[in-house]
Amino acid sequence: TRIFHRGDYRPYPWLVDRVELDFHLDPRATEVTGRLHLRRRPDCPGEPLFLDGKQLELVAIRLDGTKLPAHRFRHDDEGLTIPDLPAQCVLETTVRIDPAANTALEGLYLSNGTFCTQCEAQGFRHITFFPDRPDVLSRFTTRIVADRKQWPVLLANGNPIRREELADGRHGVTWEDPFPKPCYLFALVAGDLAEIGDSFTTASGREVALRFYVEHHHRDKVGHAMQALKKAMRWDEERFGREYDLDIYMVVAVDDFNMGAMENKGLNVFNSKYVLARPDTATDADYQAIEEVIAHEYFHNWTGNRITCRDWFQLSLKEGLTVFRDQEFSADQVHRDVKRIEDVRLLRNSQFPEDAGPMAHPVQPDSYRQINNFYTMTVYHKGAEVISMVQTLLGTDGFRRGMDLYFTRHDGQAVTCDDFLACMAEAGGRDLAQFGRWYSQAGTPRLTANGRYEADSGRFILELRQSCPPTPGQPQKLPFHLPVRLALLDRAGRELPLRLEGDTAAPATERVLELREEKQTFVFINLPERPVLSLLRGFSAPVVLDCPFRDEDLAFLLAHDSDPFCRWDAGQTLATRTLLQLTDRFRSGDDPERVPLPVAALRQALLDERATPALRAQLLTPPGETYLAEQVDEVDPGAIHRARRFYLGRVAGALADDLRRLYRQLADTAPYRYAPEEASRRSLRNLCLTWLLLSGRPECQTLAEEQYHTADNMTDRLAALRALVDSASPAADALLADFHRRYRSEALVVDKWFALQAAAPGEATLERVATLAAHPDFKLKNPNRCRALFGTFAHANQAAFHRPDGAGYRLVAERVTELDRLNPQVAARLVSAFNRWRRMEPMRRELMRQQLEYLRAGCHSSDVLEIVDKALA
Ligand code: BAL
Ligand code: ZN
Repeated sequence: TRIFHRGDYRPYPWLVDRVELDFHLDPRATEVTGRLHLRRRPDCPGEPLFLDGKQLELVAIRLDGTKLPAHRFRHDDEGLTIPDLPAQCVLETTVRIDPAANTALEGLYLSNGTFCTQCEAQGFRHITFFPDRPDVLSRFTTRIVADRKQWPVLLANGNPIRREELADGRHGVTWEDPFPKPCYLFALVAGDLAEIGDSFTTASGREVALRFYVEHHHRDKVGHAMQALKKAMRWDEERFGREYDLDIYMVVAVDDFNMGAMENKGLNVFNSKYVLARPDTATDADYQAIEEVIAHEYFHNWTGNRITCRDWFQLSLKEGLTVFRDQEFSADQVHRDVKRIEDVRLLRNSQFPEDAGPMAHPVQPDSYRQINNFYTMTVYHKGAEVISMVQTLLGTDGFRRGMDLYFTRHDGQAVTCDDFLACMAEAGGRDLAQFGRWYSQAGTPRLTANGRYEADSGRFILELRQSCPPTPGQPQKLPFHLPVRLALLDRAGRELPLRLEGDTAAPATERVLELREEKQTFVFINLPERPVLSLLRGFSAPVVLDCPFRDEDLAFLLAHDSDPFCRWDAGQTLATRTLLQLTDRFRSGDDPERVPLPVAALRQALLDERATPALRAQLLTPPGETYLAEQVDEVDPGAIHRARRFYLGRVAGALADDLRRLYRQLADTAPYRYAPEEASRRSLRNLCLTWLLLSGRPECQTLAEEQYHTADNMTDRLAALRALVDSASPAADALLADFHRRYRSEALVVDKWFALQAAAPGEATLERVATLAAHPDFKLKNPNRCRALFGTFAHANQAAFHRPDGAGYRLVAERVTELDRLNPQVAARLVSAFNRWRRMEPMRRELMRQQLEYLRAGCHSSDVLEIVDKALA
């Protein structure tokens, strides 16, 4: 297949000022007529017109109203080529498509009988002939005709301008979007859906109608998403001065969706997972995720839609920036410190391994075979970290000025990451040329810090070094421009005044050092005693920190650091050291009992009344198995799993009395309500319950059973069930059956039921997953269900997936092959579970390699092949 390169960008030779679309909807044979008002760019004479189009049956083609004879155009697998066109013309094509057969879920498809679309990145070419690239902006008018009874609600982007009652029980609605947009932002929905309405008055006093569309039985699950939308709209006005620009904002929830949601102009289409919530069906984490994703898609209206990407290599222009914006928004809604920790956990667990593996790519990738494979943690989340560093370097005010300039200068354009950075540099008065390497160099930099205290001179000498490992295609890296936020603490945990040698300004107690060379030394003066270094506060740069902290310094930081991230990170480092020692013992068969556990430090954190319960839960939770796997040279997932279980069991055992007391103290009799303080309390209480069960005390199981039966909400019920399943309680099976009986009609809860079982520790999980795949509720074609069972098994159950007999690999590889024919995007995500095969111990490495070879021979989609080929390269 073809490889696309960033350097090959050429402007499109034509302008498509307007496009009129006409849909006659039918599940098996939808007819789409597209009328393109074309104008040749004056600087591109003579170039033929090429329109993308895939799997389209061409029914008719007319140029300026006259049928175009066959010899005037060429139609192949990729699209339509028409030479010799006048400089200005109207081209009209009619095509027939089969939405019911569309299992890839890109373009126009059906979800539970509702027609819906997904066009990003390149779905529009499955709907009609068009230049399917983000830098071609057009004004869209969309007429939809369908049977009135089956599809009473007909939606597209913009404002409705005409309704028609037609013969044979059909009706039609025409929508007009006044804003020019690329076709990836096109959307159409037709269904029998409930409408839930509200309104929002913008800062300038305009009234915006807000409308959610869901299946009728979900109409009581929209309230939270609606409130989240209103909060996001207000927040963007206050924080960034951005108002909504149309009179209607619509959100549709569908069950079958490849991504989380999609920011189509004025008509977001959402995975129902990120809309629907009721206390008895959604957990606190779901509520929080809904708020985040609703905000994310809303924020795209400015960062993505009003200003879009020139080409798909610039994807992070909108995604990194919008993730940054939704993270800031969420931090303002929940506990900022815990939100930061959650974001860093995600980055370390998922983005760092990506950056260290065969799919490593810069935030602005150099090439791709299938763009769908580049909706990655790197583009999204490392991209957001890059934006966050810009804010750190420019300060909040400078950053806001940069955003204002970006919006003013580029509104209505399709631009590049360089354009964004140029606005930031200009408005912030900073040279960001070197900083640009964060966009062009892949890999996670390593920051090595060494501090030395000189008692006689009262100086603390901090040496910082940076390096970045080679990544595919990039053997050597240049130094990054790296903001390092830090403080020095005294023995009571107080921040000391920071005066650098030669400094004249009044000393602050926290500052941002800028590391730009491979090695730099910073000398702090006037320090009467040896300080403790609080480094990389707030995780000021997405790097691996390598600092030879003594264990007692880590325990001190865990107890006292005034920066919650550094507190947490000290605990993570301490736990990691212990867990790696334990892993060695389990691998070599040595006695794990001799490894000392940081019980005292953890007890102090658990009982620290000054910290929020949610922060305490974070301080206690050790790094996950995938993170630990990244810390060793040769991975034995079984040993890592046993080490982590041993650690949790022993620590929990030592803390059992405290855990039991806290569990009781944190109880609450008021009815469930989603609110940050409440969610915070529940997170610690459920950690206590989970740990009590891990401590192996049988009497604790009744606590969990009681909680399961009496809970008035999904958070507590699911936590109790998970604790029982994870600790292999004899009560688990009966409660799993009960759970399924209660919630069988709630698809999102059934997903939880599948995921919970796929994540269960133990070798028997593989057989259970194989059995569940034959369950009547299992649907391979539904991405959520598929991810719940196989995604969880392959990505979140290291011990079971990496079973030493290779059965986990075979199970997943077979499903990838099957899925490849149905939905390549979902298949490609699943196959990436094999990416880290080279790091495995020799036996598993060979078993994984065999499955990759088998997949390479048996798979067809460019999505899967790109991942497999890179893994094997
Ligand atoms: N643009 C694809 C979905 C999202 O990132 O919002
Ligand atoms: Zn996005």
